[in-house]
Amino acid sequence: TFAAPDPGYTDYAELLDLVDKVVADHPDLAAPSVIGTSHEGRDIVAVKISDNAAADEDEPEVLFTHAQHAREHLTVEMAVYLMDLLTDGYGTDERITGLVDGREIWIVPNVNPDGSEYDMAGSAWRDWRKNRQPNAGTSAVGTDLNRNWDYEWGCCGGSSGNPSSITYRGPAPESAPEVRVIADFVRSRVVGGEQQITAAIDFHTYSELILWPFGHTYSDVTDGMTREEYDTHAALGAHMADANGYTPQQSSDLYVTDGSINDWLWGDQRIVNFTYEMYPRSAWEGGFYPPSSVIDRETERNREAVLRLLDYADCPYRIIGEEE
Ligand code: 0X9
Ligand code: CA
Ligand code: CA
Ligand code: ZN
Repeated sequence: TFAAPDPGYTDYAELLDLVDKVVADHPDLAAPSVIGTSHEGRDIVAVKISDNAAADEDEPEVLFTHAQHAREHLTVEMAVYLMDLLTDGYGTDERITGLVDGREIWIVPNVNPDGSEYDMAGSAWRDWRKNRQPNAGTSAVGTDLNRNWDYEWGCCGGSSGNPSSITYRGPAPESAPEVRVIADFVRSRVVGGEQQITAAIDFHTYSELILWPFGHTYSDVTDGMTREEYDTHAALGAHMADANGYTPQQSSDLYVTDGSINDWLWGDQRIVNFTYEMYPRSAWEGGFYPPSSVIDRETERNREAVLRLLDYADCPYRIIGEEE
């Protein structure tokens, strides 16, 4: 009942080629690294974009992650768009030049390459969400990466313990190699006792939302989230939503989740962070599989919103008038 995969979407081999091309065209601005491998052994790549990209400079770092969920292919296109925007815009667009000079931007264009490839490999889209890791004692495959993070994992009814579920949390936090790879990478950005990454966006589809932590509780202020911290997320979320027309809300207002990347990045690493749920707003506009003809419009739509996050990455708290 699903359509044939749309060749206008970037598959994994094409993505690696595009990364190579960005790096070849902009060797001072783009530095790739393989930060680990997926369950099936595919490289998980991070592309760093900054002036003097090969050097670790003392600049606020920002993380963009894409495609934790396999079928959310528009998010890979968002990564491609950002790599192009930030490199091609350097030296021509004053604002982008300033941000690339003043930030170290990490783009992980596909967190779940096994899942993406599986979703695209048949004669029809497979509607796949999880990774492709087998589970003991069952033929049911896969862990929901966005329920496998090590903060209040499985705490609150926001994930499933059943391997057949699309929200299966896995047998233990970070049991999915893809989650472990990203978490280890983020931990590796603690330098001199200080997490260098100040802000992050994890890209998903769909619903046109900007979501902030926590997801495991309906409370806004709670253990690990002060009023000022909550207000910072809410204000920055609203400021970005003003630019792209998405709806800003706390992630639990959508539904409760536990073990999400949002809760871990904030709760464990104190990184101000958001989930973008990209186009479309609804299932009848294409759900997870809008035609590739929307890619340019729907990635460019987030240009200003993403630049706003990069702007505030020097000190996200200044959006509520706080120094720290
Ligand atoms: O359920 C998810 O993981 C995300 N929605 S999706 O349709 N792309 O699967 C929402 C995650 C929002 N984040 C939190 N609730 N923490
Ligand atoms: Ca730099
Ligand atoms: Ca640095
Ligand atoms: Zn998702």
